[in-house]
Amino acid sequence: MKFATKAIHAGQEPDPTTGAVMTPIYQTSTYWQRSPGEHKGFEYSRGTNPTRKALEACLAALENARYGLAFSSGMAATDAVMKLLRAGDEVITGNDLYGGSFRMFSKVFAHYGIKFHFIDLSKPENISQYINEKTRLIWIETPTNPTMQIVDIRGVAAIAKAKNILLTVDNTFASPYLQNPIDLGADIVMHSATKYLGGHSDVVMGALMLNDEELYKQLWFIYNACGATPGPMDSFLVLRGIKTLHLRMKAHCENGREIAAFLKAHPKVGKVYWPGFEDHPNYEIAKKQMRDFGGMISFTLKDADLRGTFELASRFNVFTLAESLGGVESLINHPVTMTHASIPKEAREAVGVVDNLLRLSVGVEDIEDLLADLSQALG
Ligand code: P1T
Repeated sequence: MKFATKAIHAGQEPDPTTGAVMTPIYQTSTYWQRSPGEHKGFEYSRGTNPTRKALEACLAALENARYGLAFSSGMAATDAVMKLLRAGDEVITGNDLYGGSFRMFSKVFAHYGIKFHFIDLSKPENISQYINEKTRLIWIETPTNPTMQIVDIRGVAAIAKAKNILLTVDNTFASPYLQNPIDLGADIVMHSATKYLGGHSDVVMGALMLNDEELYKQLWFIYNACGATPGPMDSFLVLRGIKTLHLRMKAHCENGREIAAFLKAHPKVGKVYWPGFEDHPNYEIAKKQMRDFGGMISFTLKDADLRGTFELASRFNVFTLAESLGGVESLINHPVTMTHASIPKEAREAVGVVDNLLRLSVGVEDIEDLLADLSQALG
């Protein structure tokens, strides 16, 4: 099946008891057993729920994976992958990551004896010097949050495979519409489904998609044993959101392209970070591994300090100043004080996360209104 058809139908059949076309919200914590162990495949909703099961099949289909697992947040999905590791293991990851991922790695799992290397992943060969016999996992984001670095998934996967190291790709910024890391050699794809998959800023959820059965069993064990699984209402909302993923992503990309060009030409704007620019350091890789360039754009303001940046960020009428991304509505975010506040100043400034950096999640409103709003705010 092609992407749009999978987005609308994968994992979903008319409800067997009523014929309902939309998968019902099975709002139940538990299921009847005729005698102990004799049931219809569902025992207790922490482990299995029919609404969530339909969603997980759909999520797997979107990433061309055999298995999908839904979690109660993107961080819960990340947490489950980290729980595959043991004290003494080492992880190689990027130097530009969502602030919450950095916080979990450095302030939670580092205390359990796991060592993290936060490195420049713009060239896959940079990884080799950090690999040793303890390296168990490579964790990449591409495009990265918030500076839109592009990591060559195929290149990193080749190195990981040769050394028998697991590769997880956080595909939140691209969404499965723009990029499918498993097809490029990744073992696990992670999503904050809160973002493009949900698409309407009304639900927090995470997801893992993968092919290997043994790995799936290990992750399912963690999912059920630790219990960070989403409820049926949230599962329904994401299942519903996904039905328009392809339509929304097209509009995000179209609006993103126009806004990136507008910002690049604006006299008050300094750097603009967007992978669709031909002078982006990894443009050729972005073009190869992504189908389009998305609606996430970051930019710096010329001649603005923290106060000036705050003032500008508060001046928007259509863009909403808020954390998160990937919804139909346009958002503006100040990474240093919002999404990336937990990253030490030196580490974030080294990759360009500076006081006058702003990040846009370009929504699907009319482009003329978005450009007019940016114009009036920039002055
Ligand atoms: O918020 P949650 O669903 O738990 O997902 C965490 C997460 C993981 N990975 C990436 C790349 C992310 O961007 C996020 C969440 N990010 C934001 C809330 C944000 O505004 O950047």
